[in-house]
Amino acid sequence: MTAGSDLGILKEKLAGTRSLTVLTGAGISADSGVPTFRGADGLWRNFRAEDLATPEAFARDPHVVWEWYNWRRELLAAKRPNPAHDALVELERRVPSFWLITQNVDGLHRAAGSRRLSEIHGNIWMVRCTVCGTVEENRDVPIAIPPACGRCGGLLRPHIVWFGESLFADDMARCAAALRDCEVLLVIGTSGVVYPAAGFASVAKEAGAFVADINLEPTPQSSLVDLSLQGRAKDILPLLL
Ligand code: BV8
Ligand code: ZN
Repeated sequence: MTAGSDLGILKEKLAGTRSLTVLTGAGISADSGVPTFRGADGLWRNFRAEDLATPEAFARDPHVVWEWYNWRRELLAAKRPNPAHDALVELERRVPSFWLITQNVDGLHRAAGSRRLSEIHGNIWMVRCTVCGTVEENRDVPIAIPPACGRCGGLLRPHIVWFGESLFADDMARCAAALRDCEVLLVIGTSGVVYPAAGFASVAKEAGAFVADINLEPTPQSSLVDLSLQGRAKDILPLLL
């Protein structure tokens, strides 16, 4: 676990700040038992992302892509938010201007009670029609393959941003403002290799924010942050309140 003095510094920063932006990745859900993407047991170790999380893969074989998402939905259905998710709900309550940016598609921040958030890579419990564009919640486990749109009968896809796809424009505008205007940016449990999120720490830093990260290990962004806390998100975040 990390040095006590650094914890104290960040705790003080958070207590005094009027605007806080938080960026999370798979590491915050690891403490709920959700596999990360690039760790030892990461999802991308056993499956090739380019085979499954791309529009080309879905066009080639929607059945295989949906089977992979069904497997993940089944795995996620039993998972619950952990003390790290809960701590962010409390920070949202305390800090006047708060925005949470998550790369996670698992929906655990929402389940914990976070409301001021952008799920920039989408949400695994939402589906989108490939024909009419309707977006709706679908919590079926498993989902019937191939899933059909209730409105037009078109093929449904996960409402998730795949590699090579643009992020949702509304989210990007909201996140750009949150990164530009925050006094403190907290980066939690992300390997910092997937863009555009991988660039968010430097955007906030250049705009004058104090940037801190919480991770089990250093990341490509660690050298630019003001303070790094090493350890599990679920152990560290509750100590910052
Ligand atoms: C875009 C959704 C414009 C699927 C995901 C070259 C070729 C092609 C494309 C590119 C290229 N170079 C750059 C790109 C762009 C590409 C990209 O960045 N690629 C990278 C990989 C090189 N990005 C895009 O394509 C994005 N779109 O840029 O649009 C555009 C348009 C057209 C053409 C070009 C550009 C879209 C990105 C969409 C990403 N979607 N998946 C699904 O989930 O089903 S990415 C996937 O990675 C997940 O969503 C995940 O959220 C995301 C990030 O991963 P992390 O969350 O960081 O997880 P990871 O496992 O890596 O790390 C976990 C961390 O936690 C570790 O550091 C670990 O130490 C730590 N940790 C573990 N346990 C704990 C912990 N920390 C604290 N406590 C613990 N207990
Ligand atoms: Zn439709």
